[in-house]
Amino acid sequence: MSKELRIAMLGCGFMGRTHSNAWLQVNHFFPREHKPVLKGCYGRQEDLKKLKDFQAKWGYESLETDWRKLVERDDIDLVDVCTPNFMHKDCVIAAAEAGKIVVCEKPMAMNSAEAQQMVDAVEKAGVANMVSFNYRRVPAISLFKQLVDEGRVGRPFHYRAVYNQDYTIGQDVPQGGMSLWRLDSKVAGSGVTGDLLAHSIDTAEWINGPIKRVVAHAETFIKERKHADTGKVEKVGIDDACMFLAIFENGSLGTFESTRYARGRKNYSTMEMNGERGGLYFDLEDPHILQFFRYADPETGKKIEDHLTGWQRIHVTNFEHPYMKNWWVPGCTIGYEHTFIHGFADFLASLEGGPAFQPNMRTAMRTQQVCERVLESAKQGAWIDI
Ligand code: SOE
Repeated sequence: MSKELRIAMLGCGFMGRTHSNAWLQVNHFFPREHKPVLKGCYGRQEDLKKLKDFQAKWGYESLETDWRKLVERDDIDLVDVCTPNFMHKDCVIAAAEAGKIVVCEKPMAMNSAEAQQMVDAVEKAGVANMVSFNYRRVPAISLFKQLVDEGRVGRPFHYRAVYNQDYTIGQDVPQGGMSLWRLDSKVAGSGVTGDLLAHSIDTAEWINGPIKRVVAHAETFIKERKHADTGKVEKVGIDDACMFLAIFENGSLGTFESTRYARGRKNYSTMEMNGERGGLYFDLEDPHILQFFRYADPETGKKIEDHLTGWQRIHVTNFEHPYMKNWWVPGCTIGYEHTFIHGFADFLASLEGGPAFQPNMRTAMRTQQVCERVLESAKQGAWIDI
């Protein structure tokens, strides 16, 4: 049985593109009953040229410069929120109140008070909802989690996550405007904590369970920047870099580091886990490889013979690996855009009686809370309980 799923896309930037591509592709590779139809897209009146270009490129049937109008239209089933962060709350709440299915890009909100209002709205309306933390669905990261769940790492001692970029180094980079709104705290909420560490925290808690306590330090290296909208030099309110120590409820110790000042690092996200029976390591700049060190057999607990131990590079492209049987043939790699397709494939499956989708808004609110506690700890310079 096939069913049209009429999509309203709010936002026509980077994430609007990744999501539009995923809606168009999902049924080519993951056949589902729901067939997405790109019904309408929203962008600001002042970005009309860009919006028209976006509409034509992705094949949206219509466009609106008033997002409320689009959200409330009768010919829309699902609202996909890919606007800058400060709009997420109002868009999600309006969509829920209009009875639409809701998808929202990360970070879900500017702060956890907003996140709570969004959770209340979707739960009160009883609408299906998801937050797009796409990296959970990199096949090698899904395999990382699978191997942990299978007991192959054993008792965990350490978890180490890094997420570094370099595009804001330089006094001349403005804050605000079309592509640099992530530098404006009034639009983004926070800097690397909400933008990058939110990804690391979502994956870390998915793999390890909850973080119990954190202590953090955050830095703003360039204190004033010209604002693209006003042309005036204004105080910078975001964190350029943030690092924190964490203690997980399972007793493992975590370290997290994130910056936009790591020259040469473009989208460098790594995670490593060290346990009693083995270790795992992943690097997003080498996304189809999962490194695995096997010290002991998970079933017998028996130590692997010493002359056979060493870090194994698993090329995560076999049919047996997460998501890969739906793509090409073993050895052929996939990339960044596919992680969004996997998200929608799982979300549509959940609408059709499959496993409940994660992370939904309630789970993503938890990530928002951890981010907030991290920034609070950085302000106080003290350990804080989550
Ligand atoms: C920031 O540069 C950014 O685009 C994030 O907002 C995304 O979430 C991340 O996946 C890539 O980097």
